[in-house]
Amino acid sequence: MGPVKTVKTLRMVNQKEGFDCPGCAWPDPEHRTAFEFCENGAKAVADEAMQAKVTPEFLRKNSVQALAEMSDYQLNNLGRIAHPVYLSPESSTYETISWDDAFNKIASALNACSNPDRAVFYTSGRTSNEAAFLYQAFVRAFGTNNLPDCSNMCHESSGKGLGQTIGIGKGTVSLEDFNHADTILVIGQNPGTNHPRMLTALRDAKNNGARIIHVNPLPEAGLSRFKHPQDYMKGQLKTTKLADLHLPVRIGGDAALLKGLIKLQLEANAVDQDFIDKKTEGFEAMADAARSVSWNEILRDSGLEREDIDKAGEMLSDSKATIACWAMGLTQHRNGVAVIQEVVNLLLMNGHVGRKGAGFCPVRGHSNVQGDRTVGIWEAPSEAFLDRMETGLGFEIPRHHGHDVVHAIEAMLNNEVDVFFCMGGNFLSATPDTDVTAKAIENVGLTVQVSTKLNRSHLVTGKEAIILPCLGRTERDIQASGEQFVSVENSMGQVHRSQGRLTPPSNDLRSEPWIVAQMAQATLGTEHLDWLHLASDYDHIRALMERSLSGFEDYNERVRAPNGFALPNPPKDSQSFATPTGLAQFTEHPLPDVQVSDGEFVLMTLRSHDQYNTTIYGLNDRYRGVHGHRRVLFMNADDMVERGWKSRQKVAITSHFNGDERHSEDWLLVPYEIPRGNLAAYFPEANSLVPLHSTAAVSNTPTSKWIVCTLSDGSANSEEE
Ligand SMILES: Nc1nc2c(c(=O)[nH]1)N[C@H]1C(S)=C(S)[C@@H](COP(=O)(O)OP(=O)(O)OC[C@H]3O[C@@H](n4cnc5c(=O)[nH]c(N)nc54)[C@H](O)[C@@H]3O)O[C@H]1N2
Ligand SMILES: Nc1nc2c(c(=O)[nH]1)N[C@H]1C(S)=C(S)[C@@H](COP(=O)(O)OP(=O)(O)OC[C@H]3O[C@@H](n4cnc5c(=O)[nH]c(N)nc54)[C@H](O)[C@@H]3O)O[C@H]1N2
Ligand SMILES: [Mo]
Repeated sequence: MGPVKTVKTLRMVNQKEGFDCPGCAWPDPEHRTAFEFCENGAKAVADEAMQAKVTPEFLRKNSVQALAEMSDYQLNNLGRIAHPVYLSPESSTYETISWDDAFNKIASALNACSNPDRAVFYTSGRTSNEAAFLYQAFVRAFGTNNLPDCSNMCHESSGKGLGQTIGIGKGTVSLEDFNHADTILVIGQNPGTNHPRMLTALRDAKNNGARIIHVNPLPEAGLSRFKHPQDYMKGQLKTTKLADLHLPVRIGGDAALLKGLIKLQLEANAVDQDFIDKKTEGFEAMADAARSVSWNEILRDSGLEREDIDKAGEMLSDSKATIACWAMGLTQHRNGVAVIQEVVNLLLMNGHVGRKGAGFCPVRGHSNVQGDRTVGIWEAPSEAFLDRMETGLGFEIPRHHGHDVVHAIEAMLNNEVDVFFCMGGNFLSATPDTDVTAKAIENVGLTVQVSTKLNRSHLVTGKEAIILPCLGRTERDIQASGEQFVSVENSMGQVHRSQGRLTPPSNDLRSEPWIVAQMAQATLGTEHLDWLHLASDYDHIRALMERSLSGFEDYNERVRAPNGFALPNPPKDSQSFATPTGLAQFTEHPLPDVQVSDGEFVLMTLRSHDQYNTTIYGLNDRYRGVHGHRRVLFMNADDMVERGWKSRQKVAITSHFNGDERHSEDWLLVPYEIPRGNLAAYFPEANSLVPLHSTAAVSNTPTSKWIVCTLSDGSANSEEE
């Protein structure tokens, strides 16, 4: 961006008059400093602020085939997409297309579908509330609930786990609660890389006397050593150890650990009987289920020492206010929903919800993934939600549920999809089973991507493909009525405005709401809504949201408050639980089977410090000591020695699921502090190993952290070839 623009831009991140950081969904403190962003937020902003270099001329000169040979890192570095382009069935290059022609092509493909359910509309979690709301209104007016989104691969297990037990599929803490917590459990999450601003909240909590328990197969750096950027400025250079206790659980061993912690709380009589009697049901059955699990099973499955579990148990039993934070380390497992419900059991038994300094904190990924769901990006909406939406929109909407991500891929494989429209994201690389998904996408008639940067989903397409380039979060958005702002919801249910101030890198970019409105107008005309009028002034969209969503009363007014407003959250606000009985639910779950055969390993796929999901900023993972490579496989040194393998040796990975095998070569071994029998590799490189049908019960989330595999010596293989 250049130094002056960089400083100007970064000073607008997460400020009241500025734009919401596109990095993650962690909330902003009420009293903000001039620099309210982190290293990785700065990377996300700088990445978006690149010049537009992917011009129609560039695309004419570089065939899709030639682009496909580039790495994800190279593709991203090509810069912003400058103009709408079209790939015809006969052509090997994208050609310029006008916005009007693009919308006409999309409208005729949609109107040619023999049934609206033959169109699928994906969303990635950066989309603003206004764009997402208008988009789902169009999709439902068109006649389907086929609204899969990245959440299906992300926190769906949290939504389901919490919804069934506490009556709301969201967290129940605010940032302020961190200042009043006694104990904070950080389980299955790597905040140092993925939510760096959360470390500030943890540091402050610690300064206020909180103790932190970190449950993770890896000793993630942010929690074991932490230097706050602002402490650098104050000259306080010592590193803080944020976590008081690290429990190096085996992959998938959390369910066993949580049973142990529940047993210890029962033994210590650390239960809030009054809360249990008045506000919950199912406690005795849950307690019996925990008692019936033996310590042998707990130690075997968790891979932990009894002494360490006892220490954690004591910290929890003594705690007057406990917060549990988690992310993908819990959700992307076969028992993702159940294990989150064990976290609920653990906190609920001592009344740690709706109390100052206590509650549930699923830490969301994409900056507006939570808001998108709130405003209707939901393939399986509840009847109550649909009733309200129908009244607000004023037309009949379909009631039968649509496809989530995995079902959408299955439908494409079965030739049941004619049009696949993606509002952002990188569907091909983010989804499991890359080779299978590629085949599925190639079955589709027309694929459309609304995007900022080139990615692999532009190179593996339907028979025809269109790319519609859009404005980013950081950019000025001017519509007929003047300059617009949008709104987003952070991980803690606070809704606030976001306004880009940068000049867009090309005159041919359009806002997401404008794109939706034009597509809707071209497809449906004005029979349902006056789409173009709505997009001419986003206040019109927000007025429609006021009528169609609960909790959005006076939206236009309240969203303009400097810090926005908090959506209603009954468990947090008043310890009320909107379950069928009005009581919070304790649940019973058998221990999952986490044994694998001799010679088999369990692989988890995770993020490096230099990527944002499928966008690769660089080839280093500084905190884990990796430089210049991404095809690395982290392995326990003893497991390597046992096989006579050395550091940086090449191996091939084969994953096994229901008798099928998937194979991937050329992985560099890196000895690492990881439990024996466990492996780790980066997403998205390892996605070809994740079986499409290996998903979590209830949430259908791909099990990206539980891939059973075997390894073979890669060099031997290449000699055979
Ligand atoms: N810079 C940056 N920020 C991001 C993102 C990014 O790619 N880059 N992505 C955003 C998105 S969409 C999301 S969802 C979040 C993701 O944030 P995280 O969930 O923190 O991301 P992952 O890298 O998937 O890390 C999962 C963590 O869980 C641990 N883990 C894996 N399996 C298990 C297990 O069985 N038990 C336990 N206890 N731990 C386990 C891993 O060791 C790792 O530390 O980050 C968001 N923020
Ligand atoms: N194996 C494995 N797979 C995983 C995961 C894992 O941990 N392991 N994590 C899963 C998770 S948690 C998630 S959330 C998904 C992520 O899935 P997605 O959300 O689909 O993927 P992203 O990589 O975040 O999408 C990046 C693309 O979004 C586009 N983009 C960026 N900004 C904007 C914008 O403002 N507007 C529009 N329209 N487009 C924009 C750019 O073109 C960019 O290439 O991946 C999932 N897949
Ligand atoms: Mo995510």
